[in-house]
Amino acid sequence: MLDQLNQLERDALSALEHITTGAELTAWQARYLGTKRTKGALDQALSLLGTLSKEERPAVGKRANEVKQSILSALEVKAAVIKEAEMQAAMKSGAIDVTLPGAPAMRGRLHPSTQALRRMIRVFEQLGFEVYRSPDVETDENNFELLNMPPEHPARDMWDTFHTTTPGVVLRTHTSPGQIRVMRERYPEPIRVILPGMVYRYEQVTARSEMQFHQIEGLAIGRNITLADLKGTMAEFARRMYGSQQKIRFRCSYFPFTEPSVEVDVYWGMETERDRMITKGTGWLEICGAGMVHPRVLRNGGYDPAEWSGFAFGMGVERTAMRLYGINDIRYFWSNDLRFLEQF
Ligand code: FA5
Repeated sequence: MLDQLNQLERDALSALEHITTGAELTAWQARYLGTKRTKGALDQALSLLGTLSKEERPAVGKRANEVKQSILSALEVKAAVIKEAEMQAAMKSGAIDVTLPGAPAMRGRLHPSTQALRRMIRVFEQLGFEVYRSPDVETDENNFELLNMPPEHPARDMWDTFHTTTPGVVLRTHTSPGQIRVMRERYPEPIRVILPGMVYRYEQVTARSEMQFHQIEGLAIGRNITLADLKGTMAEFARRMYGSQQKIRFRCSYFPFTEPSVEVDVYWGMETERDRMITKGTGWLEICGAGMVHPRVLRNGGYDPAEWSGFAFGMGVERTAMRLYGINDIRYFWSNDLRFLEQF
């Protein structure tokens, strides 16, 4: 029996030496070590162990294990050699086609707010407005005081403010403080700028109101600017943005920094309960506050109201986008729901 095992080892190892392919190796493995379903030569030899005497069995069993280990380790070495050789051959024969196009990478896209913002900016640029940047973190002075709202002025309550730990410094509640910055920088030039950016309000979040959103401020200062210019600009903006079918309206309003003041609404409709909520039961969605720049604000910017006049507006970007894309809840913008974002 020991001789038989030794012979089996010799045969297996010498047969292994001549093997050069994976298929040959599989056949060799089946022959000597067996498969899941069939027995190999070693198993057959081991099955004879039971026929041996008690004295012979330990030595033969030990030798049988040694033979198995020696065959297995030789197999491992050979398998590695064949794998490497086959890979080299595949590379040589061009099995990897380096000219095939790669797997496409997932592409990001612009957030719907950014898309709307850029579209709106383009329209205003066509109307002759230039983009002016002003900071998100503002002084109380620019955000309120120089816009005709001294400390304790009741109109400050129109904007629930995020204060910073630095006294007198706030997150801007609207883009209007940028008006002061442009005027002070550009005086005595006429002005026609827009100031796009994020604004922040400590406000109840609802289907129509968020606590952070974009606005586009507009400011036009000249010698003869009238309310008709403001109205024409708003109407032309709406026509270019939504098409001539879109109904808009101007409503009298109040802002401390404009006189007279108006608000601009776009027609939304009122068929569902949600329409009623979004439009506060009117069927119209407010997108913009505006008016003629208050003489005191002109003066704070360095422009003499006896010689200069101007209009200003502050347009909500997400509100404008809601109408444009038919989004009936402003909370979608920042909820990071891919089902929403991927539609844009
Ligand atoms: C203002 O912020 C003024 N600064 C606008 C202005 C500028 C008036 C220049 C006169 C001259 P108001 O708070 O109404 O006004 O906001 C302007 C627009 O921002 C609104 O018409 C609306 O479109 C949008 N808006 C206001 N509050 C929210 C909110 N919580 N969530 C989303 N959009 C809002």
